[in-house]
Amino acid sequence: MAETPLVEQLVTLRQQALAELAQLADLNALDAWRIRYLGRKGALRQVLRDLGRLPPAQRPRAGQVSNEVKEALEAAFAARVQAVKQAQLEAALARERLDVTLPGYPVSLGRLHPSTQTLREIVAIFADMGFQVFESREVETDLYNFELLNIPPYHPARDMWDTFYLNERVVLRTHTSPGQIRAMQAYCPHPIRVVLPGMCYRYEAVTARSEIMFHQVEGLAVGTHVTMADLKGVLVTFARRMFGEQRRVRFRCSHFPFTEPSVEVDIDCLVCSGQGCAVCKHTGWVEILGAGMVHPQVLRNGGYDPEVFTGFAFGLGPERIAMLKYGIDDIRYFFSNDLRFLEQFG
Ligand code: 2NL
Repeated sequence: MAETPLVEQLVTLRQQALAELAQLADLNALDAWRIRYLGRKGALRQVLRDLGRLPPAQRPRAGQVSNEVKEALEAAFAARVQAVKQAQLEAALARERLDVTLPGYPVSLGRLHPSTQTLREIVAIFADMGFQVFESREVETDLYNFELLNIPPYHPARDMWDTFYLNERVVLRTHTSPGQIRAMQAYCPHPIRVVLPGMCYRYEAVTARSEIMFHQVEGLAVGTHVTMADLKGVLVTFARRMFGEQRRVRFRCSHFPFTEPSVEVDIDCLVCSGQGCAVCKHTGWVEILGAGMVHPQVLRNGGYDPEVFTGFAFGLGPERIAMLKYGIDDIRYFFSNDLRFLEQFG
């Protein structure tokens, strides 16, 4: 049976629209195609406008074909949009190709500075023995940094510390001891057992053994029955916890203005175990700290009556301790911020 002209028109429209659609690879062009063929003023609607004028006998066939054409165009359109989007996605993926099997960038982890690690290790050992941590200011007065520690103006002991003066009266602390005076004044008349960690400053030439800044950990115990035997017990315990339970410990007479009597504490050399080497300068011993019984005048300056109270004190340098423990031969490594050094710790 021959088709009516309108049906043939629909079939031609379908062929033409599908052929055009197959050429399109761009979403804007596809949208223009949709408006041109399927839009409210599109080609399909133009043809259907004539449907009402057909003889009634021809209308069902024409209606059926027009529905088929409309559905075919809509389905083809949807498929084409889908295909173009997929092609665009694949092109983007090809452009931004990632090799997920490549190794990642290493994440560099932070760590504590070796001075801080050693300082904390020292503080933890004394904390185990009942010492509280007391922290104090880095900017001090001449009074606290020197005078109350039995180092009066023009005393020759001041030659031991070349000081950063901020003005005639104010200094960067040259040791943590001024903080110990403050601790005594804060706690007097109660007995105290404190460790005071912190940074100290000295205005002197930087060499392999001396820096203008360095840490100190000082300890102080004041009470009514504190003796030199307590000092020895605490410091031998510290030396063995820090450097090994087999360590031999030696107390040598020394002198500090703020202690009487004063001692320096040595351990048998970690490198040669006392045989003699460059590190111990062939003595078999290395110095780890200084200490003594708190001078009566210093006790008085802290508020304690030296007829009733006695005390011991000690001071040590975390950088020096770390140098001995890890065989570091130059103190300047600690504050030169060279990662090749710092990354070896922790
Ligand atoms: C060293 C020696 C020392 C002290 C620090 C001290 C503090 C007060 C009273 C008495 Cl408030 N003494 N501190 C005592 C002896 C030695 O340090 O060579 N440190 C690195």
